[in-house]
Amino acid sequence: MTPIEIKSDFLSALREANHIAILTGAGVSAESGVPTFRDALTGLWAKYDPMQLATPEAFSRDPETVTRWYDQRRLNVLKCEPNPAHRALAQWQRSCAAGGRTFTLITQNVDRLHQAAGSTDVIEIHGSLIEWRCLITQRLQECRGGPFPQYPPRSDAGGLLRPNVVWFGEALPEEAARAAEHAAGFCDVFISIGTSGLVYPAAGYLHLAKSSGAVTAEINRDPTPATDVADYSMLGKAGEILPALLQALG
Ligand code: BV8
Repeated sequence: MTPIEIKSDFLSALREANHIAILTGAGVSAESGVPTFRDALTGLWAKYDPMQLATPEAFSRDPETVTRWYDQRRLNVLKCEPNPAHRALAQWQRSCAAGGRTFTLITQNVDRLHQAAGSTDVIEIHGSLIEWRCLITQRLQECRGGPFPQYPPRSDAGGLLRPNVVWFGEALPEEAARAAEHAAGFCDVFISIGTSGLVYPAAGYLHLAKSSGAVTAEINRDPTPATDVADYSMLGKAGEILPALLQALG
């Protein structure tokens, strides 16, 4: 593991912060074995473009293919465990709470691994793979079992079931979007972790935090459009950098 350099003035900003906001993306779950969004088409799905599958139009046109893709992802996620990045964020939230400071975790991920690691009040701005919604009753059901008996799956009411995720062209859940924007606009430090920074409005939260006077940072394996905007950039694996950051914070 390459030595991780964490700037002392960034550590000071974190120690003085009363409100910390975190945005996570698929890179935080990569070390748990969850393919990142743009890699999520390995193997069977190599011939599809995720941008074409994660849309209401694709679901209307071909509900069988779309629900098979999502259910394959759901079944994989159910086998995955939180990694050191998830655990470090859950630990950080607990220590902030103990010190009377707020720690808001906003995630684009739909795998519920933050919650499995012990994070609470997670703002899921893109929904969850584990919940599926009946198009007739709009009722949500948690799906933690094996493959659906048929594709597209149907609820007991006979309605088509769709994953409770936000597709491209769909609005974010209102309450989640409002909470995420509030956290980004009022935090002292904003850290974007494991996201390509390509999808909006999530990718705009770092800019909102910066324009609201927050110290901003990015932790990512590769450079992104946010890298030159953030005050601090740490390139590397979230599962290595986050535990080191927590250790440096003491
Ligand atoms: C909306 C759920 C409006 C489904 C996803 C400006 C403003 C508002 C909207 C837009 C806008 N411009 C364009 C839009 C439209 C669109 C959009 O952003 N398009 C992009 C492509 C240009 N946005 C929308 O449609 C949004 N809706 O705006 O609605 C509206 C309003 C009213 C009424 C109607 C409509 C909805 C967007 C949500 C789409 N759903 N996910 C699913 O999962 O299938 S988004 C999808 O991409 C992912 O789920 C994820 O949430 C998102 C971003 O992906 P990442 O998480 O960043 O993953 P990625 O693979 O890209 O990158 C991983 C990164 O991790 C890499 O950088 C890699 O280097 C790094 N990494 C890898 N391993 C590690 C690591 N880092 C650290 N450690 C490691 N080990």
